[in-house]
Amino acid sequence: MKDIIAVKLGGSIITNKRKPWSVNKEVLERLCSELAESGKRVIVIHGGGSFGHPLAIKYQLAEKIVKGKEWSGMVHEVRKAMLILNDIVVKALENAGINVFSLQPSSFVVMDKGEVTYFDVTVIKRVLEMGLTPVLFGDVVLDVSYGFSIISGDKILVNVVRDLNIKRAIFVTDVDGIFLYKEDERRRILIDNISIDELRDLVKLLRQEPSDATGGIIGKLQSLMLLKGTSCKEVLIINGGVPDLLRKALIGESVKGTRIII
Ligand code: IP8
Repeated sequence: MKDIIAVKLGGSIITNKRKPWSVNKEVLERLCSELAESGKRVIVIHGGGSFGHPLAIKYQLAEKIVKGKEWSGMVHEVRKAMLILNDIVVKALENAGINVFSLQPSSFVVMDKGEVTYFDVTVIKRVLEMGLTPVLFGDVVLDVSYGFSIISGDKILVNVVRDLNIKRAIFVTDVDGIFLYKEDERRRILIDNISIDELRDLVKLLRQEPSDATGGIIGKLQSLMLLKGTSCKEVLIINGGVPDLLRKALIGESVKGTRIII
């Protein structure tokens, strides 16, 4: 699986997070074309954006409290929202000429207290062997302590990368990368290269209210820490709003963004 690249299409770039149920159609279609044009084999994972997050917050699914069977209706609503978005992403990928096979993570993932305890990549492997592109997405999964937990697309990516010995991952977001705020100069600078150890120290300093059900940028960076010691060599965070950046990143050209060296 060494030549496969894991790509997370962030909910912030493929949907309009300020408006529930809205897709950034043009951007999504362009990103899918760039995936196709790169000629690279990829695993696509997408986030929840304005589909999964508003409902997950409404039903307090991000809160670590025990939820009984009576919650299944609410859980179903959030999962249904993710399936609707997944259908839109799958169609855009197919229209770009990519042969995809979509898999719902709740059928192969179990968590305990919000941490992954079971993640079965058997079917993902089989899909890749058949020459198809697996498409996965953030979901609500069974949690042995809480009843249900949300698994973010970021956590899915990290588990897929680790279990399939993938070397590169790209996060397509709505920002240029990770910024450092220089208080004395009153400006922010883009971190272009950072090691995973430096990143760990940085995450400790960051303080930000979670902007969504899965912890926003801090949640993303914390998930990335799990890649230390795995086959993964680099993770790129790039801005999907900039045309052709994803294609260039996929073929290994140097692009604007944050490169995390694992
Ligand atoms: O946008 C969240 O996935 P993410 C999935 O990758 C749900 O954090 C169900 C809100």
